[in-house]
Amino acid sequence: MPKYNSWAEELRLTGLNANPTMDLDDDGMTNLEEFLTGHNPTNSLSVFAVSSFQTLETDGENMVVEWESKPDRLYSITQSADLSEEAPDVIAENLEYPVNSHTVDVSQAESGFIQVNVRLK
Ligand SMILES: [Ca+2]
Repeated sequence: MPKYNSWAEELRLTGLNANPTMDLDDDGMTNLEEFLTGHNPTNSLSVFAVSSFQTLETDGENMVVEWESKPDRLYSITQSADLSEEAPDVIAENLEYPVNSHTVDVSQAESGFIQVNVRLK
């Protein structure tokens, strides 16, 4: 992982603290997850998360999901009835910074899950 290694070097992570499985700031994200999502492994307030999920008041059939978008990442939105579905429906993909929200049609769903996924560009 040459990109990970140079990222860890830039942050002066050494020894065990540079291990991709280490959660240095104890925020629930491993160093590798912090790297992939563009967050800071030494700041527990820097985490990848959905920042807002609200129903549009105008119709009640659409919800807006928001997250903190980072450069050089691609985001996708998936929808599924439960989290064990192996192939959730992809409802948006290749969303790039500065896009940080997506409107999801929930009119056909009684219940379910929306996920925001991230990968390096
Ligand atoms: Ca962090």
